[in-house]
Amino acid sequence: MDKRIKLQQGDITKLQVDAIVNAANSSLMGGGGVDGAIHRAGGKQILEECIKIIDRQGRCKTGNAVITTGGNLPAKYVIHTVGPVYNGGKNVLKEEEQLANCYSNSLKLAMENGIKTIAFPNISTGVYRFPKQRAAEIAVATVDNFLAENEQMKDVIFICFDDENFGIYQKLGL
Ligand code: AR6
Repeated sequence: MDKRIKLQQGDITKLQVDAIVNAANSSLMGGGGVDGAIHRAGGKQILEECIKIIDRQGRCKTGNAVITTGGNLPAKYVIHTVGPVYNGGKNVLKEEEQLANCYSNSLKLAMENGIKTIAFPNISTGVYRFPKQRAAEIAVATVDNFLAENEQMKDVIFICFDDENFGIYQKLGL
């Protein structure tokens, strides 16, 4: 496991990092969970930039990522990514790939913007119902693979809000 990967428990809106990642939906207009918390703490500048992005490029597809200011947050930027809604069954491989894309596309966008420290929430494991164990395995493997090829990134933090996710990440060796 890459030593630049760190684990924390708590509220992502409090973190002083270059960028925090938001588990958004394709409208980018905010919502509940971590999305609601980020927009509440970051203020209206974030939503204003999201509206401009939607006007320019349309809805954000599942697995893709876009970047805005961090507004009033301690983080300089917010990277908004859209996780898959988990249905399992015959779609499961596609959903797993889309979840991996959330992490890799967020990291690519971070690199393009000179971001060196970034924090991820547990994308799709709330309202979108992705099984937490599998989601954690995908998240850690995707970030670890990315870091192996990218020396510029300094720290990637997984910040778990709930005890169950925190325990799962600890068991994965973080
Ligand atoms: N800091 C860090 N993690 C948090 C926080 C926080 N302040 N609050 C919740 N979490 P969810 P999803 C964790 O439902 O499943 C929204 O309405 C939470 O414990 O926020 O990707 C969007 O607008 C969970 O592990 O996101 C979309 O419509 C994780 O964040 C939809 O929900 C993700 O839970 C996206 O669903």
